[in-house]
Amino acid sequence: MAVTPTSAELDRLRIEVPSWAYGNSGTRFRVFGTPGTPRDPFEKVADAAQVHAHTGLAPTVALHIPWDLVDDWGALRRHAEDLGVALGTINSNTFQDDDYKLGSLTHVEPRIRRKAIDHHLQCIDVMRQTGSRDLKVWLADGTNYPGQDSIRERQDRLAESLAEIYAALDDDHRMVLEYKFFEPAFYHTDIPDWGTSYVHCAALGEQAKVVLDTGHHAPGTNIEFIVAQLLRLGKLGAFDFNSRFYADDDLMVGAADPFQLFRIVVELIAGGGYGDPDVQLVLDQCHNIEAKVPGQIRSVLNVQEAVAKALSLDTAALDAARRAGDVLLANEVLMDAYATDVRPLLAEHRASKGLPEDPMRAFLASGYLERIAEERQGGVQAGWGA
Ligand code: LRH
Ligand code: MN
Ligand code: MN
Repeated sequence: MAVTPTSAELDRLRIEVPSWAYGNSGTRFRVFGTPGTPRDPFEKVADAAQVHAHTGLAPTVALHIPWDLVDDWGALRRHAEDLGVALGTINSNTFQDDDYKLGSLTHVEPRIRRKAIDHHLQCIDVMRQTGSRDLKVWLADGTNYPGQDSIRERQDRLAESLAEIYAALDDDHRMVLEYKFFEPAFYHTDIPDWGTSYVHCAALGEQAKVVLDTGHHAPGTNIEFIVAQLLRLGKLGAFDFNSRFYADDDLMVGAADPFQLFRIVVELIAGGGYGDPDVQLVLDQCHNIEAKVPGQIRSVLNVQEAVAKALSLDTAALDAARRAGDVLLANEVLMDAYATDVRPLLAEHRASKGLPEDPMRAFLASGYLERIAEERQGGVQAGWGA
């Protein structure tokens, strides 16, 4: 009992890939080098363009400031466009500067808050040059020990800082505010959950929305519930997709729990968020041990598979079972969709678009990895973990 997704439905999928996925990254213990690692943002964008060229699913690239700072944004923008992609979300970064040890937008000292706000104003300026719509804010702010600082005053300072940044946005810009319940702070985090992000976004206004990173919840959290709720409220701005076994593992999407990914997509579709440009699907993952571009291709394809399975859901049958109070049948209908092997359908769909039926094999056979390993010496790491 499953339905077949139409080509038009499958075509609505767009996934943004992160520039930082292509740099070397690692754990707290070691950063591993990979042959062919990009040496600058231009090469990161070139790698990202490979994902789009082979999958047709990833037309934009998210940038992180200052990791991706360049002198000439117009040149980076044109470079992206020449390669068939566009620059996407601009991520601010207030987590790698000694000044921010005790906080950034929440810091007790006005001078540090000023510096953190100014960084965001610079990011907005970058957005004007890159043509980006979204400013993504994730804060490492929080405390490690009870009593270290006033939880409440930090919320007030956060609200004030965010309001100043929000006021600087252009009309066609958005601020998307990410939450995370732990790390690097371990006693309290200033934006730990969707509720806190929602409270700030609601106070800011229409252009502020919540970002849901799938690795940022306590184990056992029902993430699809959060998706349903935020869509209901019109406040789900973006996803950061990755997968995790333990904490913020940033593994390939759908690797740890493809069923959870499917359930999330089911709610995304049910709530009208699928194919809606206001609900941006972004990957946020870093590969430690696997090759970068194929790792991203795997993630993008796993999202596509989850979407195709979720589109296979017989919603009429599900609705009827629910109305009849038939618990077992409702669950069976859902599981039928999940159990559907969508791979042949997706291969056919790709072929109809002139894309490789098997993007992973096509990429590996293209010689790109060998070429960049030869051409690029001394690549840069993603930004942390040195
Ligand atoms: C924080 C986070 C956030 C950052 C990214 C690099 O854990 O998810 O989105 O910008 O990692
Ligand atoms: Mn994230
Ligand atoms: Mn994260």
